Amino acid sequence: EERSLFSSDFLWGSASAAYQIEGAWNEDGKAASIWDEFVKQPGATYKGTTGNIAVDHYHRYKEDVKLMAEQGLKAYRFSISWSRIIPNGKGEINLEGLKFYSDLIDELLKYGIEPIVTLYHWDLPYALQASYGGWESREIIQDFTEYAKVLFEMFSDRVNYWVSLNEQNIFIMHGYLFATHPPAVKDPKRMYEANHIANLANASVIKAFREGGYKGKIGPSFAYTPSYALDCQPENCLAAEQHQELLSYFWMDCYVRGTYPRLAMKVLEDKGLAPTQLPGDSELLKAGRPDFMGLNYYQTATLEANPSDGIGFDSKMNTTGEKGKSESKGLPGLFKTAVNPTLETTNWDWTIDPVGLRLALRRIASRYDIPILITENGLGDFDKLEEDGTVNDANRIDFLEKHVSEIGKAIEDGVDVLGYCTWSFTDLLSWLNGYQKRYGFVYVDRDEESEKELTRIKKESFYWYKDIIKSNGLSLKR
Ligand code: GCO
Repeated sequence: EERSLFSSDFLWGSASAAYQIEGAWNEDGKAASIWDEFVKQPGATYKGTTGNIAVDHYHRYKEDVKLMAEQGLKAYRFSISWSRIIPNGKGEINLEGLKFYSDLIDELLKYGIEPIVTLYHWDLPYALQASYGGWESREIIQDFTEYAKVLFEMFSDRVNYWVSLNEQNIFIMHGYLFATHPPAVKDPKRMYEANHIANLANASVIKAFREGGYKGKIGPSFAYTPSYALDCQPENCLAAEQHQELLSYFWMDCYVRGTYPRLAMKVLEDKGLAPTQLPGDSELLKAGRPDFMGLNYYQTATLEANPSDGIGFDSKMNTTGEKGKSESKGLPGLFKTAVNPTLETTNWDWTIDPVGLRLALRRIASRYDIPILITENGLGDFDKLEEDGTVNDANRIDFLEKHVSEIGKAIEDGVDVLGYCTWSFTDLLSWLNGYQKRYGFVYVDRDEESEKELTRIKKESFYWYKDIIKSNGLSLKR
């Protein structure tokens, strides 16, 4: 009899984030987050789309959880909106906000679905931005820790998996360097300062989790884009390594080892960008070692040498969904991104690279020797609802099938993988691409032009994943 590569308690899951699905942005005592304010600015998001209603999960969570149960999901990753729990970011607790998430957790447990709770998925209470500049102030370390402790106290009887910060590298770079996320700053010095404070806040929350003696596991989710050299020219190989140091190990080393990688820090020091480190910082970072690395994997990057002068990163964001307007990222003197001639790309120009997932898992396991929870992976696409009411997302099935198969190989390689959450369960709001970029197993009948019924429709991929879960991966074709 064929044996599965996946353990019997492997967490076959799917994921979402509060702002991208909930809606009800000002209901039941919730105050505004930085995203609620940001989307009001003309031109900030695709066609001015907002998450005010999103896919109305706040009112339809029972229907959504029922669909998860029908699919057989073992785990569901969602995020808690800080400004529902503590509307002003610090101070008074909003019981109605707590009740919503408590009910959601109970609903999941009713069907045997393991909740994986993200503490922070980018929707900072606006009050903290307005009063002290959010992630740029060390005050946030304590406020984030107090908020997390409320959640640990309330939910750790029922929650075994916690994600501390989601994609710190993304919200910090987009918020303080590319100016595409709030607070829309373009300043590398401020970026590295804010990032250091976010590292401390992350460590502080993990430390509080340990000190509180809560059961369960906690770790950050990192958006890891492994690097390749464009070719075997030594200069390009060096560029790929420098990219890896500055854009990946720079974060992951801090999480796991509690130190910044020496070579990346030297680059920042030379450019006058190194963050201010105070006495005690290093001890705090070391006290925040996670139980697992959360991995959000979408694509790989290909690099070549970038001999030109200059100090800053450069990025052109693709927010239009049109092909050929992709992101170009570089650090003059070190590296710039190149097109990988061996890989196809999505409609948003992200490389499609299943082997890259195995590589990502191996690199993390090899450098850090830590279990890995894949907290996101998926394909953003223009899905089409057919006249007969079906959605044939064959591209997504192909994408996910190949990625799951590479996870199996990584497990055979010896990597400790706790679980796999696809992004996403239902279609949801893409921060910068509106509702046209769909990721879900469940289609939500909604677009920018009209407020439709927000009807849920199971895509073909819904049934594909159902089989994968049921067979514990044995129904994989490759
Ligand atoms: C998008 C992105 C997001 C992210 C997720 C990161 O299109 O907006 O893909 O959906 O993947 O929020 O954690």
